Amino acid sequence: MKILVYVSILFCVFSVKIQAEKLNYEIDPNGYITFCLCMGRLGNQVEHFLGGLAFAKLINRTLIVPPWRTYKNIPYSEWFQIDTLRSYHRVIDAQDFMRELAPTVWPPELRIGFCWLRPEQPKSDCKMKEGNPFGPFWNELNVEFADTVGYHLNYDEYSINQWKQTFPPDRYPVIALKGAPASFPMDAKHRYLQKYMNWSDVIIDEVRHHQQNLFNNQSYIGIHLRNDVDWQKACDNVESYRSRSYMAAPQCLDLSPSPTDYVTKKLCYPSDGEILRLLKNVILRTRIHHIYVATDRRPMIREIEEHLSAQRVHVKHLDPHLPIIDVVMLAHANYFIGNCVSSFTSIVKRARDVQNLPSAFWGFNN
Ligand code: GFB
Repeated sequence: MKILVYVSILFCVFSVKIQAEKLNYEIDPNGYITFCLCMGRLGNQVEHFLGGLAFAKLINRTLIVPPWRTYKNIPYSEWFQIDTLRSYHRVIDAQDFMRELAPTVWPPELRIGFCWLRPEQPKSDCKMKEGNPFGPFWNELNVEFADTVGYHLNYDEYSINQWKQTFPPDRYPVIALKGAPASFPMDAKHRYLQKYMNWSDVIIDEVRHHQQNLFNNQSYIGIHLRNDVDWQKACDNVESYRSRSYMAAPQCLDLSPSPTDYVTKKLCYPSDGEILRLLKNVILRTRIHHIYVATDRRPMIREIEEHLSAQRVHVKHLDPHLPIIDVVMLAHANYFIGNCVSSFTSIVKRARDVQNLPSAFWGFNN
């Protein structure tokens, strides 16, 4: 008798669990959408991701959350929480979708790749997997495309009806786009979506450990020094472009009262003098003496210590194994100074804005 009771309890527990899992993976009759984050590195990818997330909601399809692309695919949930995205829109992790739903929802013959093409271009121009990172991205998700289609539609609210009429979910259960349905630099109206991108527990734990180790949990100023050679080249002739939207620059130029302001060399590749000047100013104002330096190349530790010796600053730099650790260290600083033109800075700036934390930019009238 006792055994029978145990067995039935076990049965109940398991069936509830199976129900819950089934609920998680309920098929969306409105269909799915996904895309490769195939442009640039982390900062570029996050800007594209936020635009794509907004478009998934606009078109009312579940977003199959793409992995980040480094030299390999990194599941979204390694660095961020999937669950917090759900407060904004329906999402499923790409790995979960491929494992649990693709065999029924997206059988091999319905795996169609979507490319933005000019009307005169043949659909054979749509090469979903040609080159890196396109090929490895889809291969690591085990996706082969049976066919491709070209589209010439925008990603705004005015085009949604056309998207729905041209690509109904019964014939196209998954819209798998070659690139993100988003602009770069990102649309300002989507910046607030950063609030749904919460860091994963693993990343937060590591950052807490560093904050304790480096600063004994005291306040610190985080600075981003984007100064590797690729950046130097990218900033070399920037003034001749007279552009307000060069790379991530709208994140600060949008705040500028003068519509004629454009990206200057000082904004893009600030001199050591400008970095030391602004940093000193912030230290005197905030009275914070711990400094965390995130950089892709030159941390300027000696220069900062010498210039600010009277302020007795402690300068720390980690060169972490994952760039996202630097992003989160900066996002959690008590004050942040970043590079307005860099989309690496832009992740930090948005994450801080949604928490009302103060930030400034090198070479900008903050
Ligand atoms: O993130 P991201 O798209 O920002 O690319 P930008 C810069 C990459 O450089 C980061 C490394 O993803 C990191 O891999 N990096 C930059 C850093 N700053 C740091 C840092 O402080 N700490 C660590 N750990 N790593 C664009 C690129 O970069 O710059 C484009 O996306 C192109 O592909 C352009 O190269 C010139 O917007 O700064």
